[in-house]
Amino acid sequence: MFRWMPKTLTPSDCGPRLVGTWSFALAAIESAWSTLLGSNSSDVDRVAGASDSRSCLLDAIEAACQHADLDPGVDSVGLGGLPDSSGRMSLDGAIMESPARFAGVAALRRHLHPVSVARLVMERTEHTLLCGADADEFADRHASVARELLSDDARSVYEQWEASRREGSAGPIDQGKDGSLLGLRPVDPGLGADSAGKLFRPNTGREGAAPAGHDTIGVLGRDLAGNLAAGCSTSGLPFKVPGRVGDSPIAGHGLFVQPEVGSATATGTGELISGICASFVAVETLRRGGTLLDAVLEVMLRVDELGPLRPHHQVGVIVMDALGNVASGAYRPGFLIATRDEGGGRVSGPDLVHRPEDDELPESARDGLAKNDGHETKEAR
Ligand code: SD4
Repeated sequence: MFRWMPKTLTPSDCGPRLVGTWSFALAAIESAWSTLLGSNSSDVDRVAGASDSRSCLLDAIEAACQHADLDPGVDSVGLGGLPDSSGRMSLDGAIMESPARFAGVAALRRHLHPVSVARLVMERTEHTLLCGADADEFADRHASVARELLSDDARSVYEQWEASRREGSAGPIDQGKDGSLLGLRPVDPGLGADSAGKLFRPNTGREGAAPAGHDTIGVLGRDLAGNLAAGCSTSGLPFKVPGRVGDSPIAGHGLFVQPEVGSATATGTGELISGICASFVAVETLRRGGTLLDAVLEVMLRVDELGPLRPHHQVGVIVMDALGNVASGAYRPGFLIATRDEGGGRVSGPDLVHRPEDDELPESARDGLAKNDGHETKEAR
């Protein structure tokens, strides 16, 4: 069963555009908008070459992800993120322009901006993926500033979780085979809710609002010259087994870009997204002549093939074509996307919710979703 939302997608040139996963991405892409426009300056003195424009597009993607990294109110990315089961933070991220030009970093423990470190890897090495302590040391060598990543708030959530685990009363939380906490699925309370930015820690203590889950910011960008790029940054699965890496730093999994075809970014349960190479599948569907909605649906059908999902599972995907048209979808309710283009900034529900009947949302999320879903828009400024 799936349900199409009533939205017409007529291919047309959409101009410059940034889109991001979850409502908290709106502030991030707003902050990067002027950087993107800088890449489209008509200043005759400006080098008109595509490479200059591309570099500004990458600046915008990087700026948006950095903004989310720095926001302590976002509990799934950067400084607001939750640690692994040892109480230590580890961050993953990637940046991509094309199958020939991308890089990711996994399990950074000392550097706050995985997309920035990934960009260094992309621009200063011939490699495409660095991980762990060596990735942090690479960042040190390239003058990236190290810092403490675990916030006081996240430490306190971790201590509560650790105490519950010791008492065997971890609450309405799904326990992994190895004792790790798998968490409830991420639900976006929307910008209108008191708990805005908190996919996993809504402010109420109600069942379904347990401090567990995982998600990410994925950003797709297009400049006026038609260049595409993508980036994503995440603290991954809270209380994950140390060393666990999700989809976000891997090309084809958390993000994919095929110039002149399209781009995609995925969010949700990294293990599911990686298993089906979700972002690659989406863009490849476009490449083979499918529509944007075909691309979204193809991802959801592949998720179906993974077999029965667990309650905490979610997959969200955003797909952009070469003209900047966008479609998005989620396996279950609870996903929102943010858009910034010449028409302003807004948050909207996905075009497709594949399993709308899986609607056991935390009470705390219902109000915000009602305000933001159905393609109502919220101007950022
Ligand atoms: C992960 N998928 O580590 C990531 C987190 C996130 O999309 O939601 N990213 O599983």
